[in-house]
Amino acid sequence: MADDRTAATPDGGTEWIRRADYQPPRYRINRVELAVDVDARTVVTSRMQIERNAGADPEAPLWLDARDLELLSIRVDDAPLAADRLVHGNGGFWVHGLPTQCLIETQCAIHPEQNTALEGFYASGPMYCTQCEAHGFSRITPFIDRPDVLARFQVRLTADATRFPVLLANGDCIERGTLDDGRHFTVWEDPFPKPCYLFAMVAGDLALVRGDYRTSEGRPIALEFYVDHGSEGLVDHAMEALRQAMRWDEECFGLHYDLDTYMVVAARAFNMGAMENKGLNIFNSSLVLASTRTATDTTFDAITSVIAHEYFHNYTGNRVTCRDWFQLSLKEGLTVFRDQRFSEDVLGASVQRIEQARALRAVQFPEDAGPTAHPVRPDAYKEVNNFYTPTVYEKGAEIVRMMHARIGESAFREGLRSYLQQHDGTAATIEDFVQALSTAAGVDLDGFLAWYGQAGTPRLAVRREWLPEQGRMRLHFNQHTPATPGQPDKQPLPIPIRMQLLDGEGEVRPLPAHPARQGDDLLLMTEATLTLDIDSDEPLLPACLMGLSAPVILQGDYSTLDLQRLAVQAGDPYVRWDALQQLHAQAHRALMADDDSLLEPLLVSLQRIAAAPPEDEAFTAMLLAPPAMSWLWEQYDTLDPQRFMAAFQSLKTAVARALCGPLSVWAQRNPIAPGRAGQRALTNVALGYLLLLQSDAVLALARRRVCDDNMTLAMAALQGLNQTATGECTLANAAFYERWRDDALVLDRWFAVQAASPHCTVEGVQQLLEHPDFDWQNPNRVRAVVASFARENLSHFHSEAGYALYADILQRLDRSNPQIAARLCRPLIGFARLAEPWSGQQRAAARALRARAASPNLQEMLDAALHD
Ligand code: B3K
Ligand code: ZN
Repeated sequence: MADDRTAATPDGGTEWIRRADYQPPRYRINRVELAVDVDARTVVTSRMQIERNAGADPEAPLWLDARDLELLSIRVDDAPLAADRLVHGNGGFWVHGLPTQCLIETQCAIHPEQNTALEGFYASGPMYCTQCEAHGFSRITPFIDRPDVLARFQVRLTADATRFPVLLANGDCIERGTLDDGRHFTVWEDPFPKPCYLFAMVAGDLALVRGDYRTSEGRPIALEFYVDHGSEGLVDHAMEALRQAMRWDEECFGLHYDLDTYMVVAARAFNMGAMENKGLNIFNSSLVLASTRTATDTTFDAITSVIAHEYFHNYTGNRVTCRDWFQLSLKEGLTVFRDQRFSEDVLGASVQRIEQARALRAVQFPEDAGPTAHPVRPDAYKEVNNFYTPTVYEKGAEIVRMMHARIGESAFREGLRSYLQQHDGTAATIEDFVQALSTAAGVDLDGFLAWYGQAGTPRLAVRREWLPEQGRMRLHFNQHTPATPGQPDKQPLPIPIRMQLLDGEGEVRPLPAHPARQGDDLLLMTEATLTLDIDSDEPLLPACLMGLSAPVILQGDYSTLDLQRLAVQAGDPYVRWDALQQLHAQAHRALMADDDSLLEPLLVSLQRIAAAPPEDEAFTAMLLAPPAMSWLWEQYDTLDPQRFMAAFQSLKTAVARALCGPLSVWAQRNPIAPGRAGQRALTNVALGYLLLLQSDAVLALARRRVCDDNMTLAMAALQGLNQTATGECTLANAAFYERWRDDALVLDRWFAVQAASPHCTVEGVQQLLEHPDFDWQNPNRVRAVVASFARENLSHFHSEAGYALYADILQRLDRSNPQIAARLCRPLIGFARLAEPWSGQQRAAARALRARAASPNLQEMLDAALHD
């Protein structure tokens, strides 16, 4: 196929789009003027200044993407287009016989209220808004819907003034006025050329909360948050996070905001977290609205990080965008890295880094080990929306972090700035970015490109050899990446290993001189093996991968005693935390075989940590908290889910018993003052454990706490009670519902904790789906029930009835919102790792669903697992 669709635009998801097929666009759109008449039937008129690119075949037709549009008219240079010059194709049409430059005017009609896919222009509650990434714009008007076509946009919105008093689009508002039929209009000009995926418009009756910001250059910026009436009091935190992010980008990278106004709109119905549209971010309301009464500390931190993420995209993503969607990690991995560094700076480096590591290991490592494993820069896809994954985002961020570690802070800053300068206003590739960093640092980083191309999580084995007669210890590192679908053979990757050597007293001994050594505590492994000779009078204990210096699985030759030492003595918080995770995993593995002998070393370590006065309670809470279930799950090749859950339960109960004393003290505190998040985290971990023991006093404490005015405390109590099958739990659920039934975001959490409960049966989940407040059209509500059930309530999900219900749910979602269906599909395609009869049952459910799956999104996910 040789037209502008190649490697760039959708064709209805029936064919593979391949990175190797990329061709530059034949035509560009220099400027577009949109006139949008907003209504239940919205009419969009578009005037595009089209120009054929130099070198393109003059005979080649122009391809315009257009999906689900009612095309009313098309004119070229103000004349109707002859019928034989318009040829319809899958997902768009060709226009033949164009001069080098022309003006194309199209008019089409769309129906936002019927748009349940939430892609394009759609209704979110009473307002209308857009989501264009990746290919939503071609559901609004015909366009060259690919990220390497950048145009200047002017948008005129017209609507009923009563129903839609607020009319927003990207850029600056240059005109507004009323019309005599009760309608009004606004006109927006965005001075920056942009790809159409960054287009946004909003029409609604929204409250405006204003803030301000002054750049370090002294330029005033208006900050505008548009929210539902009644939610005006819930934006303070997001507003402050935005200011912090703006300041941080100035201080760290010298990047200043470039428009006069920064707008954020909170939408009730949104497929993901937020969207970085130029000057007009649209956010899932769950990541904007918060007060200590209604949101948990975790939500506050998530708001900080997502507000920053979308803001940082203004440079990494918007000013410099991606050449094609294969380069998605160019903007996403880099921007996640930037938001991570920001969160480390404003929220605390060690705890944030452990959080990041925990999430990577709990979500991305499983993806890399499963049927949908793919490189950070994929080679082919059918539906690009399936590639907004933890691999592209989080593993992509880890690659940037490794390059940052290799070249250091100041060269990284210089490299990023020069990348932005060189490519400003254009669409770039991952090579462009790596090249700019390499040049700035004077270091060849090309070896890291292999990380973008190779799927799977490398295993890094570390073996110690003690040679007493030579007075030396030898450390053998060996890397190996298991095969992933379509990639049987793997090559060695550059792995930065940040490490320390501990002697018997816990003192740090220096690393020996070695060509792989890059700094005091940094080695760069570039081959399959690396051997380090260390002169020493005693065997040393290596603390490896400090701060998770590479996204790999460490396979150390550690004894239980070594792990216990690392958990207490290591200077690096991540290494301490990881050692405890390993002790948990060992104990769990033994419990799976009805052996409780490995509980003791874990419990002793936890008791030592609990006995020490906590310096940083948030960190202590992390050390004591149970491991993420999905990470623990990854420790096994084949699993009996019922045994897995029983062993997990025994593990947690054993910890609760062993630490009962300090846990009781922490659980009973009431740390409500702002800024006490660390204390709340520890209090909540403690309460969670103690509730497993089900004493009357603790049940009563939790029951009272469910009504606390601090949501972090209330939610933990509710969640903990839902792990018990008690009358207190029933009462608490009822009371909580009565209190919060009118607050959609809090009610989402109410649904989620119940679906996640090990006591919520498949019928119980069914009842939640039939609850009058359940809403199939609202992604937050759907995720609350459906994702919580499959990811946390494993004993009920893993049953024939559980799989059948899940498949039915996905089928239903697939018909209305394919992106959500595909994202939720993952738990149903993990059957290769399950023991029988679960494996066969889940495979059968997935196969039956495949036969009924309507969208390419869901089909592609299922096919990845069912290919055999
Ligand atoms: N760029 C968007 C994600 C778009 C997802 C499209 N299915 C949000 C973000 O990463 O900032
Ligand atoms: Zn992003």
